[in-house]
Amino acid sequence: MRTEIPADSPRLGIIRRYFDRLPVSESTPIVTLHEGGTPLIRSARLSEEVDAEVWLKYEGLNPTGSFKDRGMTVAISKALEDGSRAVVCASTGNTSASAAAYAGRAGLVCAVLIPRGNVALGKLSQALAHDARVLEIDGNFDVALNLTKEMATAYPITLVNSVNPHRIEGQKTGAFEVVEDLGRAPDLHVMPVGNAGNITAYWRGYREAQQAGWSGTLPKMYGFQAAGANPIVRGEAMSDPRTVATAIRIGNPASWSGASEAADSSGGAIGSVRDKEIVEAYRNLAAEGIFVELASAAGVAGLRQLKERGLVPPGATVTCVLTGHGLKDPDWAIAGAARPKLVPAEVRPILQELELA
Ligand code: AN7
Repeated sequence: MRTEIPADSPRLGIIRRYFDRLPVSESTPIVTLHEGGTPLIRSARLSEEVDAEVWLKYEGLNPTGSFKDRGMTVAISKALEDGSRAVVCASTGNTSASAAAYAGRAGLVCAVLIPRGNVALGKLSQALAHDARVLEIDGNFDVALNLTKEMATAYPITLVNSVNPHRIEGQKTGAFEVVEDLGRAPDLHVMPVGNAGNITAYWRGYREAQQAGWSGTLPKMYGFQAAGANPIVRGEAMSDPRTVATAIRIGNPASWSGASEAADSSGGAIGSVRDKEIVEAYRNLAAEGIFVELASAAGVAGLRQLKERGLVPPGATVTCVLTGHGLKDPDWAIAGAARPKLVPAEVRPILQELELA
């Protein structure tokens, strides 16, 4: 029987796998749920539609169902190493689900501030199941984030939002994996943008991959906000952001400058997509067997917009990050579908109903 996972296995978790490229040492207690190693899936449908090679980085297959786990394994490991006993985060849902799970594993108290009424059911159920101290704030995500910053400044509590630099460090490993799977960086990299930590992280990851000689090229970075929550596109913070994609309902992104830097220095851009386009992309992905949450579909909706604007060169290699799993938001999946019809427990009426007989 094998007793050790091979050192290069994607199943090791991102800290062991990329130990030399992360802010950890032999004395860091590694808190992991074996995150990372998510599949890069070719979309035949999107490839044909935009006349390119489109690859989907399915981050919904991380342990808590979103990309946040890559950053959280590093942030929680470092919090433990630094002697912290409690962590806090503001969240539109996924950060809190991930923080609750990893803090639970580390034996740390996890406090979570969520915007009132705007967190998807699956995400809330995770934070509660992992026994986080969940508080609903009478305000949006941006208000909640400011409160957590104040708490972490004044009290011995570690902030694990992406303003914590360890989060960005962990999340950059998504780019490493894309480069490993493709054998080089893609030509275009497309993803949703909320608080803008992840686009900052991917850009850092691609640049480090280039410096390491894993890829001779860098991708153009394209980030997409929802049209009702697009402060970076407008060039000013919004006090009342609105979108059906609650994960990216953010009016004043903490990593704003990181997103601008990624877009500007790569020759890409930050754009926005309408809710209607997000929902359409969500349905198309589901039809292809890939269940994501609404926010994750913003990147795919953005890719369509890039195609319309003539920004996708024929045959280009494109990656889209699908940031979270569709099961995070079961209410939304059900709301858009017909209810199952009640039929007698007999084969004939079932076949008739299915129009197969
Ligand atoms: C599925 O959980 O901000 O631009 O508090 O859950 O790095 O913020 C989530 C963000 C995209 C945007 N897709 O990423 C939170 C939170 C999904 C997300 C984003 C989020 P960033």
